[in-house]
Amino acid sequence: MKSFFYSLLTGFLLTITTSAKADDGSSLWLRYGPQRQNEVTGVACTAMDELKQNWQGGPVILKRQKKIAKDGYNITTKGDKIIIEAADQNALLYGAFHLLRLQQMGQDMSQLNIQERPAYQLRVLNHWDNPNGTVERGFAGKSIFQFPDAERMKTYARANASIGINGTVLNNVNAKPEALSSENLQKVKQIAEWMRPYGIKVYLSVNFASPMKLGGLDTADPLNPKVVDWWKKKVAEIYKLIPDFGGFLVKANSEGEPGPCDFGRTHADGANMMADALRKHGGIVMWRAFVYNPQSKDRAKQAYEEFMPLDGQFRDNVVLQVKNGPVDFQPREPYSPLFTANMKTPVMVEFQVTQEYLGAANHLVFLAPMWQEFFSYVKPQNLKAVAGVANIGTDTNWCGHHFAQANWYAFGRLAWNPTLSSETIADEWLRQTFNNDERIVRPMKKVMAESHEAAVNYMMPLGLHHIFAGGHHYGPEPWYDVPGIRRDWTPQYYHRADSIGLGFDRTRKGSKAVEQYPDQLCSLFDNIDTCPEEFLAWFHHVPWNHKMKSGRTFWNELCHKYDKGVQQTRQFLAAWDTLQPYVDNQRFDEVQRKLRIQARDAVWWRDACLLYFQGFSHLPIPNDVEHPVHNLDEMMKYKINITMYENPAYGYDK
Ligand code: GCW
Repeated sequence: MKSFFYSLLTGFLLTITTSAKADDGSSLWLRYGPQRQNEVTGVACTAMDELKQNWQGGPVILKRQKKIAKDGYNITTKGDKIIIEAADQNALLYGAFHLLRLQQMGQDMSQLNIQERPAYQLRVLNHWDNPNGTVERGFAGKSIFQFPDAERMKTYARANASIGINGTVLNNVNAKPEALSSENLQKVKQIAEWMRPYGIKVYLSVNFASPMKLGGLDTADPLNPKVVDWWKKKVAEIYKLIPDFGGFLVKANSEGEPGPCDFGRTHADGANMMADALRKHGGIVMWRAFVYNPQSKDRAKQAYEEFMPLDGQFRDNVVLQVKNGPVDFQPREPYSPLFTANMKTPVMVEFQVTQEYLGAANHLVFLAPMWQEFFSYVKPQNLKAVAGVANIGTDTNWCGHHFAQANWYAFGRLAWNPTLSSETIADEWLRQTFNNDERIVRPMKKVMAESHEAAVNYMMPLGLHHIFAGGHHYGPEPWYDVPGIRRDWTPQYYHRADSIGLGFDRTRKGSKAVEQYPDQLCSLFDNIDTCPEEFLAWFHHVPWNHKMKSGRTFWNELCHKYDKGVQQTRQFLAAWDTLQPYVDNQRFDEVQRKLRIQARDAVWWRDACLLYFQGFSHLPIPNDVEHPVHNLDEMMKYKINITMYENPAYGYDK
């Protein structure tokens, strides 16, 4: 009887404590203990409101200091006071959020002497949101901008400001002409008003053919005076509503989108026409370099080939927006050679925060290490700005996977300071999003640190790329083909598996893509013996029996990498499983469910790729790796029936 009551009691207590701790993740990393009125004096602005609400410590003084560079701030402890100084209100807000971050991380603030200056003046999110509310490659529900409400917009703006993001492009680069309709501009005006107190400017993606489709003109030729006039008037209409509007993002002559080349003009003609219309209002054009045509022998060379000859021809308020790699946001790519081409035209990098090719909102993949790798090749000072394709939607937890919030966070932190280590970022995010308990922070920091390499291992190791399923891009399909499809949309175009080996020969003897890199790197990549192994099948058609540094053959190494990825995902799940006592039950269950999907998907990837490639190598899978458990024929028949606007509910196995 006693033990019955005892278990009833403990059961009851457990329910109270765990349900009290249930947490849906909607507050992101902005979790500030009990509110109380604090002494905050000085410049009245959003920073003051934020501190008054959330700061728990001693007096803070907000001071204007004209000499500090734009967006930079100093934080200093003077006796029992903390002083935040900056040139303007936005920068004071960045300082305030910095202080709140230190508070959340439980840091000693008795001797602060911080000077922060951002590496870039433009730190912008790109939303691929459509007017009908879908989000292209969006895995976290619908568009937050379709039916925006003030409260959620405020959280969005605060979260961005807390990590220094100061721009947001509200709609998909595959832009509908209606983006510029007077009706939509009213909505943009409202969103701009919500963003303004947090220092965030709004931008729009525009459809190059808008003068025809929206304006009824018979051409969109950028050199036609009627077209020029249409854009000028449209831009004036926008600035009348939104005086601090940021400018346009343009995807032109790419994947079926209209552009200046349709009228016999160049990308520079198109970009300059828009830049001229925006100039007097202080707006900019972010012109994307993501172009490739189906006839090309090597898609990886195209952006460089198309944009290098135009260098020097762009207006100074045009920035070329280049994806980090030369193909398309693959789990691992070498950097795009446009970044070291010494162009006169300013370039900005486009990272993909949403995990189009990295397990959508099902896999825990912390992206900071991947972006850090980019910065290990490309000097931050060679860039003008940083953009990230957002992973944000209407899901309660914003990003679909609780740990995907860390990628939004990391993007902002790196856009502010690209030299931050991914470990520091993970540490900050974990402490703010969960708590300062080392029993959570330590193991999950390790998981986050390894997670990108693990995903590369179980998806596309050793330089493999573009071997995912068609359409929704989730899961392995190295065999994917459809009669009549563009060859550069099929995996075979990239992996080139045959009886000799695997990989795309981009050497001087092959497609010569290596020649787009600076001499030293070109020679390094060109030689199969010096090429970093993580890029081997990117630059070489690697013979199955090629000797790797480990002493294994390339085939055996491939088997090892795939299997290692599988083992890593199991370790991630095991690490999380032990955290149940320290994490609220809702987030614990939701993350656990996702980690299980990831562990199963890793097996699916390994089995599908190894069994498929084995059909070319005709070599046995070595005995020191776990052998496939799935059947290739069945995997080849398996289709996930979803669009490119949603997250798959499961992977291969329910
Ligand atoms: O990564 C590919 C995506 C498309 C996307 C395109 C782009 C917005 O599969 O969905 O379109 O790149 O970046 O323009």
